[in-house]
Amino acid sequence: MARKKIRKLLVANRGEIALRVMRSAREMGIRTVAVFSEADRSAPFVRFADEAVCIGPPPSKESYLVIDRLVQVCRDLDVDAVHPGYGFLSENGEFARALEKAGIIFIGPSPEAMKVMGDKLAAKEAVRKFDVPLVPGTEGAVSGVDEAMKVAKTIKFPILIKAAAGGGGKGMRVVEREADLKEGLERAISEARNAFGDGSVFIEKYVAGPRHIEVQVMADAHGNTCYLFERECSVQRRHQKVVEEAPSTVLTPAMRQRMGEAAVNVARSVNYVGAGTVEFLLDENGDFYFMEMNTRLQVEHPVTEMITGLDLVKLQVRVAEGEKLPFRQEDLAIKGHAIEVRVYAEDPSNNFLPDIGTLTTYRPPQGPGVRVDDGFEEGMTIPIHYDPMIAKLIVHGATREEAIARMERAIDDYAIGGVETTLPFCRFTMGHAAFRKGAYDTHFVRDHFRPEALEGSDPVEASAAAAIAAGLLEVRTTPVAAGTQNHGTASVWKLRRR
Ligand code: MV4
Repeated sequence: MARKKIRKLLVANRGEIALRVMRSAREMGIRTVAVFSEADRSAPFVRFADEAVCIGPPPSKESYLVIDRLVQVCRDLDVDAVHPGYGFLSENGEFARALEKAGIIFIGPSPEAMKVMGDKLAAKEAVRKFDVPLVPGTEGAVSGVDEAMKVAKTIKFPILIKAAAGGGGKGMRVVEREADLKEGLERAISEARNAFGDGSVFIEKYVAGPRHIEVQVMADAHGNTCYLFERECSVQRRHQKVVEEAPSTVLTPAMRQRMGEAAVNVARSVNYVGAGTVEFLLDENGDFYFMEMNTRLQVEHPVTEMITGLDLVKLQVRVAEGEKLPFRQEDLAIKGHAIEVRVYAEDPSNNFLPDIGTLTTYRPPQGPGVRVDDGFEEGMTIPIHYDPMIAKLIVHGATREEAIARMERAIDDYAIGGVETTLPFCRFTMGHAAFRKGAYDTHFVRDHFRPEALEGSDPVEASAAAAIAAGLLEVRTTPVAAGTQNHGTASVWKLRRR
């Protein structure tokens, strides 16, 4: 493995993750280059960078996803390495290869490892010889109804049909009984063909009410691979994670070790280098099964940083330079408890409808154990072209109880006006008995959340209402037009409070 010091890093991403990556680079004495679309010209990540280049109009396909343009910027500015963040080109083997050809380091695994893990069937095939538990099911793609029926009868209904080219919840179909298998299979194949251009599907036993537990791994190019423990991400909505925590409340030390070692084996099966995440499903019996591996730094990586005290971006940079991991497995330990909530510009009382607009008020919480990774500031408009995530709010505490109390305090202290956000939903989750007990699975939102639960729960409005009742605050009586309430006008109280 060639060793090469990285002096200049281009971040092929935007928003909070671009800023987060550049902060670590700056601390390492590495010069930073931002690339941005016309929609992001005034974003904090652009200002933070040592150099910044506009790479095109707002749509990602014409800017953040244009490989040739990015490689050209690297050449023009004499860039040594590229960090892809998450989303966009982060798991694109073609991008990694184009950089490699230009003599530029891609901060991530090899294009080959990305390719195998990007194909769910190839991934299962790769890990099969590496002592990794898999859900019972077909070994490869299903050839037809006869084979499907034979397998389904062996593993027993309900079964799940998954598209090989799917992932992250896309291209899945549950079949409850024998009579529905033929039609279910035909539909799954045709949907997969339409959605991914590849009709390959496979069958697994359907695990009901699983928990989503993922293990962070870190590997260097010298054969050292460690697990940095797990993150529990079961609070999701339509495969979008909303709350993540580490460690999981349900793993015993023995299970944690078994899952961690299985994750390391997954990484070894593709000679993985860099930071990666191995997703498992955990069933009610405490059995776990490999689902997929994400070959990027994940959105929720900060919870792992909080409980390990490590900086994952710095580690990524070091191993990309060819250095050895600065620790062995036995040096790692979990310290305290961390929780992250994702703050999306979505209205949880209105079916999580995206609520774009301008951040008329934006004051993130502060204080002990609170970290906010965001990419916006007050007065900015949330661009419609990208993911509607405003920020990640992360807290760390000595215990889970302290972390929850800290998260409640931080959410109550977060002032966002001008758009509706998922914060009230996150506050609801923190207060819910099932969450507090740690007794939740991937059906938490479906089983426990009703939008009515949020009514009157906005802490900012509630305290403003209390102030009004106490005669401390004047109420403006101008009527607010119906339908405009989500866009600034509803925030009159919020604005007045601060
Ligand atoms: C499953 C499953 C039940 N049984 N596989 C969804 C995303 C992808 N990573 C795997 N997924 C699932 N695979 C079997 N055999 C249930 C899910 C699943 C899920 C997994 C993790 C987190 C949330 C989920 C929500 C619905 C379904």
